[in-house]
Amino acid sequence: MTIDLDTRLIPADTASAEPAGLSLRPANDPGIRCAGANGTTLAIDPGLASLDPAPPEERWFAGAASNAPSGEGGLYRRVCGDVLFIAREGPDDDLRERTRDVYRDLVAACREAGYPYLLRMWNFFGRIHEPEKGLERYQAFCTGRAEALEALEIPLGGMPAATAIGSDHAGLFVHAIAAREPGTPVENPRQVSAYHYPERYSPKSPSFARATRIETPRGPMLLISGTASITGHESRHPGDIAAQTRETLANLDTLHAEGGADLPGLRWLRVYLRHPEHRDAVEAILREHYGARTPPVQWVRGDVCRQELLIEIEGVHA
Ligand code: 3EB
Repeated sequence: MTIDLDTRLIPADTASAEPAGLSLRPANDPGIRCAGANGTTLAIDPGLASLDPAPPEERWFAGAASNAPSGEGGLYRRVCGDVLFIAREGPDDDLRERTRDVYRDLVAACREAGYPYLLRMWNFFGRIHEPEKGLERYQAFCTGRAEALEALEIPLGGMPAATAIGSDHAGLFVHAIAAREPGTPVENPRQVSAYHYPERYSPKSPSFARATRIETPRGPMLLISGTASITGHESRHPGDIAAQTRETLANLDTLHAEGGADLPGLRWLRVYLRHPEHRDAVEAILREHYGARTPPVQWVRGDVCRQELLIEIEGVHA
């Protein structure tokens, strides 16, 4: 069994007639829209500031569409063959409760549509380091997410790959790719699984896998979670952007190896930087590391969940 899913980073202003199922472009006009020919693409601008004046667009393609996106109750859905693209925008006050509700509604909609397996999820919200009811807001988010997934009886071995980043915009944006059959979660031997982090990071640990492997009709694909300068469960190289970038790349290489020797190279990366002025230094390290194989990159400003972490990178092997 395969899952027909593909993705590309398309340079700005490139005409592409291909119907995408989901598109993400940081264009500083936050919201979820139905775009493309016949409104068939879920177009997401999750409130992240781009570091490029004309950022490339991340597109996800899947099999033939069986419905147009609908946005009832703030929940946008688009069924495309083997996958369901689903996205939700809502308020991000009372983040623990909001997250719990969003996850409950989102998973219920996936199950109802016949796509119960979460392959990949993205979470963006404002003021990630601010306190809320005795927790840091990232911890409130983790707690609400874990409460929902526990209540939905999704086991730790069935966690999706994920990203959770603080944006400069108010509002909770959650989007996901779900399937009719499960992917294979991949963990990183250099890191403790996030769902086993000690309690000091959050009363309920972050619910995500380090990566998800799927088999597509074109070969294997690895969806890599947001990855940072963490080994074991501890942040490494506080304050040192160059060393954090190299540690993050070592984690990405390890996930590539763990995912299987048959995986192709990187299709694209997205880099989240706490400080935009670090871009040139990080770009030079990426070039040095990947050389001629440096993939296209989408650069955005974002707050990584721990204050001392300056960079997070996610990507796709396909
Ligand atoms: C980490 O490895 C860094 O809470 O969904 C990366 C990816 C991180 C996803 C999440 C958090 C999440 O713990 C932070």
